[in-house]
Amino acid sequence: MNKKLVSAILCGTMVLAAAAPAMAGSADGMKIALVGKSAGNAFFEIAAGAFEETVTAEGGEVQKSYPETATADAQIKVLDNLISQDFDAICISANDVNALQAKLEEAMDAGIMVSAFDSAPNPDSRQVFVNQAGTVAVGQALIDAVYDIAGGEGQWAVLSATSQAANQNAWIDAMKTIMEGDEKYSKLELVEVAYGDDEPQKSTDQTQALLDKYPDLKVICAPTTVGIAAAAKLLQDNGSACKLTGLGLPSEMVEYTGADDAHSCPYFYLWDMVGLGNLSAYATIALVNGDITGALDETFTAGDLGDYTITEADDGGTEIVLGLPLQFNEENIEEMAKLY
Ligand code: RAM
Repeated sequence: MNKKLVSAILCGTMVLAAAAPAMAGSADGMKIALVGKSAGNAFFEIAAGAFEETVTAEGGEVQKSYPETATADAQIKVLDNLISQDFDAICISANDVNALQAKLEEAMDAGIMVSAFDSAPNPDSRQVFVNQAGTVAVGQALIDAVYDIAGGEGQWAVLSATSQAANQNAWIDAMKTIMEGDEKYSKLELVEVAYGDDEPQKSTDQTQALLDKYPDLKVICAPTTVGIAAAAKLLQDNGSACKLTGLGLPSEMVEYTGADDAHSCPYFYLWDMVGLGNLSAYATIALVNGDITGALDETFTAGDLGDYTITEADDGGTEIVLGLPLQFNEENIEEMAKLY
Protein backbone atom coordinates (compact mmCIF):
# COMPACT_ATOMS: atom_id res chain seq x y z
CA MET A 1 0.00 0.00 0.00
CA ASN A 2 1.53 3.35 -0.87
CA LYS A 3 2.29 5.84 1.88
CA LYS A 4 -0.35 8.36 0.73
CA LEU A 5 -3.09 5.75 0.81
CA VAL A 6 -2.05 4.51 4.28
CA SER A 7 -2.05 8.02 5.73
CA ALA A 8 -5.42 8.75 4.07
CA ILE A 9 -6.90 5.63 5.70
CA LEU A 10 -5.31 6.49 9.06
CA CYS A 11 -6.59 10.04 8.82
CA GLY A 12 -10.08 8.81 8.04
CA THR A 13 -9.99 6.46 11.01
CA MET A 14 -8.81 9.28 13.27
CA VAL A 15 -11.57 11.60 12.04
CA LEU A 16 -14.16 8.90 12.68
CA ALA A 17 -12.69 8.19 16.11
CA ALA A 18 -12.70 11.88 17.00
CA ALA A 19 -16.22 12.42 15.67
CA ALA A 20 -17.75 9.48 17.54
CA PRO A 21 -17.77 10.87 21.12
CA ALA A 22 -19.15 14.23 19.95
CA MET A 23 -22.00 12.42 18.25
CA ALA A 24 -22.63 10.27 21.32
CA GLY A 25 -23.31 13.30 23.49
CA SER A 26 -22.33 16.93 23.17
CA ALA A 27 -22.27 17.29 26.98
CA ASP A 28 -19.92 14.34 27.46
CA GLY A 29 -18.15 14.65 30.79
CA MET A 30 -19.72 18.05 31.48
CA LYS A 31 -20.59 19.03 35.06
CA ILE A 32 -23.28 21.67 35.38
CA ALA A 33 -24.76 23.19 38.55
CA LEU A 34 -28.34 24.41 38.47
CA VAL A 35 -29.29 26.98 41.11
CA GLY A 36 -32.96 27.76 41.81
CA LYS A 37 -34.39 30.70 43.77
CA SER A 38 -35.47 28.62 46.77
CA ALA A 39 -36.02 25.06 47.97
CA GLY A 40 -39.44 23.44 48.10
CA ASN A 41 -40.86 25.28 45.09
CA ALA A 42 -42.33 22.82 42.56
CA PHE A 43 -41.57 25.31 39.78
CA PHE A 44 -37.83 24.73 40.16
CA GLU A 45 -38.18 21.02 40.66
CA ILE A 46 -40.05 20.70 37.34
CA ALA A 47 -37.60 22.94 35.46
CA ALA A 48 -34.62 21.16 37.05
CA GLY A 49 -36.02 17.73 36.14
CA ALA A 50 -36.26 18.69 32.45
CA PHE A 51 -32.85 20.37 32.58
CA GLU A 52 -31.24 17.27 34.05
CA GLU A 53 -32.93 14.98 31.55
CA THR A 54 -31.41 16.91 28.66
CA VAL A 55 -27.93 17.14 30.15
CA THR A 56 -27.77 13.46 31.10
CA ALA A 57 -29.11 12.40 27.69
CA GLU A 58 -26.22 14.39 26.20
CA GLY A 59 -23.69 12.65 28.47
CA GLY A 60 -23.22 15.21 31.24
CA GLU A 61 -24.23 15.48 34.86
CA VAL A 62 -26.21 18.04 36.87
CA GLN A 63 -26.09 19.08 40.50
CA LYS A 64 -29.24 20.85 41.67
CA SER A 65 -28.63 23.39 44.42
CA TYR A 66 -31.16 25.48 46.30
CA PRO A 67 -30.50 28.33 48.72
CA GLU A 68 -32.07 28.20 52.19
CA THR A 69 -34.15 31.30 51.50
CA ALA A 70 -35.16 33.20 48.36
CA THR A 71 -32.46 35.85 48.90
CA ALA A 72 -29.28 36.91 47.12
CA ASP A 73 -27.24 36.30 50.30
CA ALA A 74 -28.38 32.70 50.49
CA GLN A 75 -27.58 32.23 46.78
CA ILE A 76 -24.11 33.74 47.31
CA LYS A 77 -23.42 31.01 49.90
CA VAL A 78 -24.48 28.36 47.39
CA LEU A 79 -22.31 29.96 44.67
CA ASP A 80 -19.29 30.12 46.99
CA ASN A 81 -19.53 26.41 47.51
CA LEU A 82 -19.98 25.71 43.78
CA ILE A 83 -17.08 27.93 42.68
CA SER A 84 -14.70 25.90 44.85
CA GLN A 85 -15.70 22.78 42.91
CA ASP A 86 -14.96 21.67 39.42
CA PHE A 87 -18.05 22.82 37.45
CA ASP A 88 -18.05 23.67 33.77
CA ALA A 89 -21.13 25.87 34.12
CA ILE A 90 -23.59 27.34 36.59
CA CYS A 91 -27.13 28.03 35.44
CA ILE A 92 -29.02 30.26 37.88
CA SER A 93 -32.43 31.83 38.49
CA ALA A 94 -31.48 35.03 40.30
CA ASN A 95 -32.98 36.32 43.53
CA ASP A 96 -31.68 39.83 42.82
CA VAL A 97 -30.68 41.75 39.70
CA ASN A 98 -27.42 43.30 40.94
CA ALA A 99 -26.44 41.67 44.23
CA LEU A 100 -25.01 38.52 42.65
CA GLN A 101 -22.74 40.33 40.20
CA ALA A 102 -19.45 40.11 42.14
CA LYS A 103 -19.96 36.42 42.88
CA LEU A 104 -21.00 35.49 39.35
CA GLU A 105 -18.05 37.46 37.94
CA GLU A 106 -15.82 35.50 40.30
CA ALA A 107 -17.27 32.30 38.84
CA MET A 108 -16.66 33.48 35.27
CA ASP A 109 -13.10 34.56 36.18
CA ALA A 110 -12.56 31.05 37.50
CA GLY A 111 -13.45 29.71 34.05
CA ILE A 112 -17.00 28.63 34.92
CA MET A 113 -19.60 29.53 32.29
CA VAL A 114 -22.63 31.37 33.69
CA SER A 115 -26.05 31.05 32.19
CA ALA A 116 -29.33 32.20 33.71
CA PHE A 117 -32.89 31.02 33.34
CA ASP A 118 -36.27 32.28 34.58
CA SER A 119 -34.96 35.28 36.54
CA ALA A 120 -32.05 37.22 35.10
CA PRO A 121 -29.15 38.76 36.99
CA ASN A 122 -27.89 41.91 35.24
CA PRO A 123 -26.13 41.57 31.86
CA ASP A 124 -22.62 41.80 33.40
CA SER A 125 -23.43 38.84 35.66
CA ARG A 126 -24.28 36.35 32.92
CA GLN A 127 -23.27 35.10 29.53
CA VAL A 128 -26.62 33.77 28.37
CA PHE A 129 -30.18 34.19 29.68
CA VAL A 130 -33.07 31.87 28.78
CA ASN A 131 -36.29 33.83 29.19
CA GLN A 132 -39.41 31.69 29.32
CA ALA A 133 -41.46 34.31 27.48
CA GLY A 134 -40.83 37.93 26.51
CA THR A 135 -41.08 40.22 29.55
CA VAL A 136 -43.49 42.60 27.81
CA ALA A 137 -45.55 39.67 26.50
CA VAL A 138 -46.00 38.42 30.07
CA GLY A 139 -46.84 41.94 31.34
CA GLN A 140 -49.38 42.39 28.55
CA ALA A 141 -51.07 39.04 29.19
CA LEU A 142 -51.33 39.78 32.92
CA ILE A 143 -52.63 43.34 32.68
CA ASP A 144 -55.19 42.25 30.09
CA ALA A 145 -56.33 39.47 32.41
CA VAL A 146 -56.71 41.96 35.28
CA TYR A 147 -58.64 44.33 33.00
CA ASP A 148 -60.91 41.58 31.76
CA ILE A 149 -61.60 39.98 35.15
CA ALA A 150 -62.18 43.38 36.81
CA GLY A 151 -64.60 44.35 34.05
CA GLY A 152 -62.34 47.21 32.97
CA GLU A 153 -62.34 49.19 36.22
CA GLY A 154 -61.73 49.11 39.94
CA GLN A 155 -59.06 48.29 42.49
CA TRP A 156 -56.48 45.57 41.97
CA ALA A 157 -53.33 44.53 43.77
CA VAL A 158 -50.22 42.51 43.05
CA LEU A 159 -49.13 39.65 45.29
CA SER A 160 -45.51 39.14 44.29
CA ALA A 161 -42.62 36.93 45.38
CA THR A 162 -39.74 38.79 47.10
CA SER A 163 -39.29 42.54 46.72
CA GLN A 164 -35.92 41.94 45.01
CA ALA A 165 -37.01 39.18 42.60
CA ALA A 166 -35.61 40.11 39.20
CA ASN A 167 -38.30 38.41 37.09
CA GLN A 168 -41.35 39.47 39.14
CA ASN A 169 -40.12 43.07 39.27
CA ALA A 170 -39.61 43.09 35.51
CA TRP A 171 -43.14 41.78 34.92
CA ILE A 172 -44.66 44.26 37.39
CA ASP A 173 -42.77 47.13 35.72
CA ALA A 174 -44.01 45.94 32.32
CA MET A 175 -47.61 45.88 33.60
CA LYS A 176 -47.27 49.39 35.02
CA THR A 177 -45.74 50.76 31.82
CA ILE A 178 -48.48 49.24 29.67
CA MET A 179 -51.17 50.52 32.04
CA GLU A 180 -49.77 54.04 32.13
CA GLY A 181 -49.32 54.19 28.38
CA ASP A 182 -52.85 53.30 27.34
CA GLU A 183 -56.07 55.16 28.20
CA LYS A 184 -57.88 51.81 28.08
CA TYR A 185 -56.52 50.91 31.52
CA SER A 186 -57.15 54.32 33.14
CA LYS A 187 -60.03 53.08 35.30
CA LEU A 188 -57.91 50.38 36.90
CA GLU A 189 -56.36 51.37 40.21
CA LEU A 190 -53.29 49.47 41.39
CA VAL A 191 -53.58 49.87 45.18
CA GLU A 192 -50.57 47.89 46.41
CA VAL A 193 -47.77 45.49 45.54
CA ALA A 194 -47.50 42.99 48.41
CA TYR A 195 -44.73 40.42 48.88
CA GLY A 196 -45.27 36.82 49.96
CA ASP A 197 -41.57 35.93 49.42
CA ASP A 198 -42.51 32.72 47.57
CA GLU A 199 -43.46 31.22 50.95
CA PRO A 200 -46.96 29.68 51.12
CA GLN A 201 -47.83 30.95 54.62
CA LYS A 202 -46.52 34.46 54.06
CA SER A 203 -48.36 34.59 50.73
CA THR A 204 -51.60 33.55 52.46
CA ASP A 205 -51.10 36.17 55.17
CA GLN A 206 -50.37 38.88 52.63
CA THR A 207 -53.50 37.95 50.66
CA GLN A 208 -55.60 38.22 53.82
CA ALA A 209 -54.00 41.58 54.61
CA LEU A 210 -54.91 42.87 51.14
CA LEU A 211 -58.53 41.76 51.59
CA ASP A 212 -58.72 43.41 55.03
CA LYS A 213 -57.18 46.64 53.79
CA TYR A 214 -59.13 46.97 50.55
CA PRO A 215 -62.70 45.63 50.95
CA ASP A 216 -63.51 46.66 47.37
CA LEU A 217 -60.53 44.86 45.88
CA LYS A 218 -61.65 43.24 42.61
CA VAL A 219 -58.61 41.35 41.44
CA ILE A 220 -55.30 40.10 42.80
CA CYS A 221 -52.60 39.39 40.25
CA ALA A 222 -49.96 37.00 41.61
CA PRO A 223 -47.06 36.62 39.14
CA THR A 224 -45.61 33.78 41.20
CA THR A 225 -46.62 30.12 41.28
CA VAL A 226 -46.28 29.99 45.06
CA GLY A 227 -48.27 33.19 45.60
CA ILE A 228 -51.10 32.36 43.22
CA ALA A 229 -51.65 28.88 44.74
CA ALA A 230 -51.78 30.30 48.28
CA ALA A 231 -54.09 33.15 47.29
CA ALA A 232 -56.33 30.82 45.26
CA LYS A 233 -56.98 28.63 48.28
CA LEU A 234 -57.67 31.51 50.65
CA LEU A 235 -60.02 33.32 48.27
CA GLN A 236 -61.90 30.14 47.35
CA ASP A 237 -62.20 28.82 50.92
CA ASN A 238 -63.67 32.17 51.98
CA GLY A 239 -65.95 32.52 48.96
CA SER A 240 -64.35 35.93 48.37
CA ALA A 241 -65.73 38.25 45.69
CA CYS A 242 -62.14 39.21 44.87
CA LYS A 243 -60.86 37.19 41.91
CA LEU A 244 -57.39 36.05 41.01
CA THR A 245 -55.05 35.77 38.04
CA GLY A 246 -51.29 35.61 37.55
CA LEU A 247 -48.67 32.96 36.84
CA GLY A 248 -49.27 29.46 38.18
CA LEU A 249 -48.54 25.78 37.76
CA PRO A 250 -51.63 24.02 36.37
CA SER A 251 -51.05 21.07 38.75
CA GLU A 252 -51.28 23.44 41.73
CA MET A 253 -54.25 25.40 40.36
CA VAL A 254 -56.56 22.72 39.04
CA GLU A 255 -59.14 22.90 41.84
CA TYR A 256 -59.25 26.71 41.84
CA THR A 257 -59.62 27.34 38.11
CA GLY A 258 -63.03 28.02 36.59
CA ALA A 259 -65.20 30.83 35.29
CA ASP A 260 -68.00 30.38 37.85
CA ASP A 261 -68.38 31.78 41.38
CA ALA A 262 -67.25 28.51 42.94
CA HIS A 263 -63.69 29.05 41.67
CA SER A 264 -61.32 31.82 42.70
CA CYS A 265 -59.30 31.98 39.47
CA PRO A 266 -61.03 32.37 36.07
CA TYR A 267 -57.74 31.87 34.21
CA PHE A 268 -54.01 32.40 34.58
CA TYR A 269 -50.78 32.03 32.60
CA LEU A 270 -47.44 30.28 32.58
CA TRP A 271 -45.26 28.80 29.84
CA ASP A 272 -43.93 25.46 28.69
CA MET A 273 -42.13 24.38 31.86
CA VAL A 274 -40.48 21.32 30.36
CA GLY A 275 -39.35 23.41 27.39
CA LEU A 276 -37.83 25.92 29.81
CA GLY A 277 -35.71 23.23 31.46
CA ASN A 278 -34.74 21.63 28.14
CA LEU A 279 -33.83 24.91 26.41
CA SER A 280 -31.85 26.18 29.41
CA ALA A 281 -29.85 22.95 29.34
CA TYR A 282 -29.14 23.13 25.61
CA ALA A 283 -28.13 26.80 25.88
CA THR A 284 -25.76 26.04 28.76
CA ILE A 285 -24.21 23.10 26.90
CA ALA A 286 -23.77 25.28 23.79
CA LEU A 287 -22.07 27.92 25.94
CA VAL A 288 -19.62 25.43 27.44
CA ASN A 289 -18.89 23.98 24.00
CA GLY A 290 -18.19 27.45 22.60
CA ASP A 291 -21.03 27.13 20.07
CA ILE A 292 -22.43 30.40 21.47
CA THR A 293 -21.00 33.19 23.61
CA GLY A 294 -24.26 35.01 24.32
CA ALA A 295 -23.73 37.67 21.65
CA LEU A 296 -26.65 39.15 19.74
CA ASP A 297 -27.79 37.22 16.63
CA GLU A 298 -25.88 34.03 17.41
CA THR A 299 -27.87 30.89 16.60
CA PHE A 300 -27.73 27.34 17.87
CA THR A 301 -29.70 24.11 17.65
CA ALA A 302 -31.41 23.08 20.86
CA GLY A 303 -31.86 19.39 20.05
CA ASP A 304 -35.44 18.49 19.14
CA LEU A 305 -36.63 21.97 20.12
CA GLY A 306 -35.02 23.31 16.95
CA ASP A 307 -33.02 26.43 16.21
CA TYR A 308 -32.89 29.50 18.45
CA THR A 309 -31.43 32.96 17.94
CA ILE A 310 -30.01 35.19 20.66
CA THR A 311 -31.97 38.44 20.75
CA GLU A 312 -31.88 41.74 22.62
CA ALA A 313 -33.29 41.63 26.16
CA ASP A 314 -35.22 44.47 27.80
CA ASP A 315 -32.43 44.95 30.38
CA GLY A 316 -29.88 45.88 27.72
CA GLY A 317 -28.31 42.41 27.63
CA THR A 318 -29.19 39.48 25.43
CA GLU A 319 -31.57 36.57 25.86
CA ILE A 320 -33.04 33.47 24.25
CA VAL A 321 -36.84 33.52 24.40
CA LEU A 322 -38.56 30.15 24.72
CA GLY A 323 -41.98 31.22 23.42
CA LEU A 324 -45.25 32.87 24.34
CA PRO A 325 -47.04 32.83 27.68
CA LEU A 326 -49.70 30.09 27.72
CA GLN A 327 -53.19 30.58 29.15
CA PHE A 328 -54.72 27.98 31.46
CA ASN A 329 -58.48 28.00 31.95
CA GLU A 330 -61.33 25.61 32.68
CA GLU A 331 -61.05 24.17 29.16
CA ASN A 332 -57.45 22.97 29.36
CA ILE A 333 -56.54 22.92 33.08
CA GLU A 334 -57.21 19.20 33.63
CA GLU A 335 -55.05 18.18 30.68
CA MET A 336 -52.24 20.58 31.47
CA ALA A 337 -52.20 19.63 35.16
CA LYS A 338 -51.05 16.15 34.06
CA LEU A 339 -47.95 17.69 32.50
CA TYR A 340 -46.76 20.19 35.14
C1 RAM B 1 -42.26 31.25 41.21
C2 RAM B 1 -40.85 31.77 41.09
C3 RAM B 1 -40.37 31.76 39.66
C4 RAM B 1 -41.40 32.36 38.72
C5 RAM B 1 -42.72 31.67 38.88
C6 RAM B 1 -43.79 32.27 37.98
O1 RAM B 1 -42.25 29.85 41.15
O2 RAM B 1 -40.82 33.06 41.63
O3 RAM B 1 -39.16 32.47 39.58
O4 RAM B 1 -40.98 32.29 37.39
O5 RAM B 1 -43.13 31.77 40.24
